[in-house]
Order: sequence, then C-alpha cells, then structure tokens
Amino acid sequence: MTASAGEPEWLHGHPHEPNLVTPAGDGSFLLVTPAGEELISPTALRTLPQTTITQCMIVSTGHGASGPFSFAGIPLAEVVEASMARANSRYAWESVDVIGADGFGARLTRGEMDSAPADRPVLLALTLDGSPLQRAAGLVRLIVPAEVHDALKQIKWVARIVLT
Ligand SMILES: Nc1nc2c(c(=O)[nH]1)N[C@H]1C(S)=C(S)[C@@H](COP(=O)(O)O)O[C@H]1N2
Ligand SMILES: [Mo]
Repeated sequence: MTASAGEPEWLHGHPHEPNLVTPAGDGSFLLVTPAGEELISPTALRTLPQTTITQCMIVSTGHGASGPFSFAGIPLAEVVEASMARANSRYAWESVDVIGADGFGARLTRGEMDSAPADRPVLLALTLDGSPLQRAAGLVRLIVPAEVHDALKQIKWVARIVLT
C-alpha cells in the first residue's frame, strides 16, 4: 500500500523497527477534538477509577513476545467521552488516532472499541503489574488487548490523541 499525501506513514503498515530511543516527556498528551484541544496529564488520569486487564501479551514482530502482563488505566473511550462532555460537544467521532512522541501511531475505530469485551477494553495504561509505567515503557501506553499477533497498536509515549 502507498501513503497518500498528508497521511501518516503508519496508517499503511509497519514503517520501522520498534523505537529504541525513549523520547522526553512527562506523559501528558494533547487530546484534539473539533471542540478544541485539551492537555491531559497522567496525574489527572490517576485520580479516576482504574480498570485492570490481566493476561496481556506484547507480541513483537521479530523480537519475540513478552508478558503476560497486567495493565491498569482508563479506557480510551471514557477519556474521549469525558473530554467531549466537558466541551459540551456532540461530535459523532468515528475513529481515534493515538500517536506517540516518536511519531508512531495507530488508528482505532469506534467499532473496535465498542466491540471489545467489557473487561478487556482499549486502555490508556498507567501501570504494569501494579507499578507505574516507566518512561521507557511508555509512561502512558495504549493497550489493545484484542491485538494478539503483533503490537502495532500498543502505542508507547502517547503524546496526541486526535478524533477523526
Ligand atoms: N510510540 C511507539 N510505540 C510503539 C512502537 C514504536 O516504535 N513507537 N513500536 C510498536 C512495536 S512494532 C512493538 S513490537 C512494540 C514493542 O513493545 P515493547 O518495547 O514493550 O516490547 O511497541 C509498539 N509500540
Ligand atoms: Mo513490532
């Protein structure tokens, strides 16, 4: 597949080996909706009720699998809906781009979020096996439990979340 002008390269496949350089940052990310932009910090997310998902594997293309891990955090759909509610917006979003500080990202459809089992939602994870995620592991990391054959959606260093 070929990327069209203006589209991120990651929409069309696996553009690079996993990034081994940890980008700087404190884990805060920008949530971009038609209603505006909101900066959300891991500290703010830690004040909300946490969801824990056990038995998560990170299946790397070429580097083997790691896990099983238990990740805890806030379901992505909840973060999006809470922000829309704060902005009084009724925008009918169809998908969400989650992009790391290194520019690598994934597009999640509303359908795949809605169809995830209630106890295995698409998650913005803050902890791994009960301890805060270190910056090298993402600090805030997208966990998509349904992705079991590779790890292209397990986005580390979440920096921007854009509704489309
Ligand atoms: N931000 C970001 N997230 C990323 C990547 C990346 O390059 N940048 N690589 C993905 C790929 S291809 C893999 S295999 C896993 C590796 O995760 P690990 O370092 O926890 O093993 O991270 C995924 N998430
Ligand atoms: Mo990978």
